Order: sequence, then C-alpha cells, then structure tokens
Amino acid sequence: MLNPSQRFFPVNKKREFERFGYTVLEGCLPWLSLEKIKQSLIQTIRDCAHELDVEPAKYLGAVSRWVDPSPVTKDLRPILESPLTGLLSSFFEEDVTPVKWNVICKNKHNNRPVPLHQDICYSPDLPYQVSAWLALDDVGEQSGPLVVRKRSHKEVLQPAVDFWSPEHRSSKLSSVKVPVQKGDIIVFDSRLWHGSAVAIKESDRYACVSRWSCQSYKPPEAIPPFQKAPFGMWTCQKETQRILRQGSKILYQQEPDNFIALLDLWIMQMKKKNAPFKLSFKKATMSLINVKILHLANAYHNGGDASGSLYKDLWRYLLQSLQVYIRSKK
Ligand SMILES: O=C(O)CCC(=O)C(=O)O
Ligand SMILES: [Fe+2]
Repeated sequence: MLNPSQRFFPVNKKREFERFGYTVLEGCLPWLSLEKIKQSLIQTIRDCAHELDVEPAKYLGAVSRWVDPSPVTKDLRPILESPLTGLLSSFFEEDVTPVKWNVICKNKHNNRPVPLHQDICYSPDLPYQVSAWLALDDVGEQSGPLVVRKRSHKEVLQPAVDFWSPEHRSSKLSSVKVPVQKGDIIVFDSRLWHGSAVAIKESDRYACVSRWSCQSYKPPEAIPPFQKAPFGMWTCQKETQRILRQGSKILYQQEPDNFIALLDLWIMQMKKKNAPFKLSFKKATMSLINVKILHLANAYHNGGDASGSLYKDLWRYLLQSLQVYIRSKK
C-alpha cells in the first residue's frame, strides 16, 4: 500500500542537500495536527515536572531535551515514524530506518543557543546518516533557529566538541540561520557543523528530531575519539561530586555519598549564605537547583541540557571559587 506521506520532491532539493549538507522540506505532514502533538508533549513535560515535585517552569529552566526511551518521546514514534519513513524514503529514493528520537525545545524558561558541532562525532557506536528536524512551531530568526555551516559536511571530521566545558569558546564562523515554519523538516547530514541561535524572542520552539540512515549508508571509516575536557560533557558530574564533597568535608564536616544529598546540603548552606569566600549565593543556589533537576530528569526521563550551560553555570558561580579555596587549605 502507498504510504500517504510518499510524495515527489523536486530534484533540486536533493541536490541542495548533497551540496550544502542540508535542505528544508516544506509543509510536511499537513494532515497531522502538530499543535495537538505539541500540547500533548507539553502536558507530558508538566507531568514529568510534577513527578519530581518541581514547578514546570523550573523543570523547563533546567531540561531542554529528551532522548528516547523517555516519557516525552514515547508518544511521538507511533504517530510520526510511518509518515516520516514515507517522506524520507521518497526523498532519498530508497529504504530508510529510524535510529533515534529526540525532543528539543526552547521557550521563555530556557532560550540558550547550542554551540556548533557535528552530530556523528557524539554517536560513534550508533552512527546515523541524517537528522530530520521537524518544527512544531514557527521558528523565525529571533526564535532560536537551527544554524548551519553550509558545505561543512564535506570537511574532515573533528573530535566531538566538548561545548559543556567552561573553556569552550563558541564560534559563529560563517554559519547561517535556517528559519522555518511549523511542519517544515530540516534534513541535515550527521557530519554537518550546526547548532542553534539564542531565542531572543522567547516564544516556544519545540522540535521533534529523529535520526535516520538509508539502507545503503556506510558510516565514515574513522570517527575521531572524544577529547574529554577536565570539566565538560563527559566529566562534569563526577568532578562536581568530587569538588562538592571535598568542600563540604572542610566547611560543613559532612561528606554525603549520594549526589542528590550532596546537592541538597550545598543548596541549604548557600541559602544560609554560609561560605568563607566571595560569591553570589543567589546564583550559586540557582545553579545547584538546576543541576539537581537536570540530574533527576536524566535519571527518570532521559532528559538533558541541549545547550550544555547548566554545569557551566555551576562552575562559574560556585565550583571554580570552591576549588581555589580547597587548594588553599591543602
Ligand atoms: O534544536 C537545537 O537547538 C539543536 C539541534 C541539534 O543540534 C540536533 O538536533 O542535532
Ligand atoms: Fe546536533
């Protein structure tokens, strides 16, 4: 039977994709109510917040992406997998297989940019060919659109960028914004350098991002190994735990083993403004609370921080000074 989403794409779209590493497929899935899908996502996100006993606004301030398996992505697959399979197999003119599903959002609680990166380098064990970034809202230039560096999918792969590191300096070098309408799909190569802009206009910007490979796909022969920053994407939780434990031993004569108990201890002490070095207690408290919510959302909902800014904030507002203090006591 013909899948209703199979359709003919102008040949220049495919050429554009091959040349620039991305293209926008406009007005996809017109028979689906994307608004209904988004509202149901938002309700699930609210339920997730309540499960952690936090306000939805606070939850959304800390969590900006969910990867399947997650309660937030669970209902998308049954609705979207078949139409997207139809669309993408028409586009590529061959069979395609879904690899991963994500929901990524910006809104008034979290409008931060995502630094430029190449997706394939974060997924060496499960490489995929393309992403299909389905807009669930209209995304203008000011609403944090995807940004891409045209043709960069043809460059030599670089090690995965650790943009969670406080040392990371993000570059906007020759990147262009890709504003889209609700229902458009940006199809982009997993080697393309891309990210997203700050949402100056803090309206909702929800996207369902699925990853796919064509049957004929051959992953790159060599994906460069991760170069882990001392405090970054792959190390920040362990480092945070280490620094906070050392600090609480010296300052509060306590050393909780459990990460959440440790964060709670520090939240309490920061609220009491109890530390012998200079810092903004308010910002330190906020960043500890955000990391706590992120950690719980990761454990319960496979939630994450798309922009990689929460641990960076904690570093800036507490850990950096605490580390200097600990070293001075050794
Ligand atoms: O949606 C965003 O803000 C970033 C998306 C992204 O990097 C991705 O889907 O791979
Ligand atoms: Fe990405």
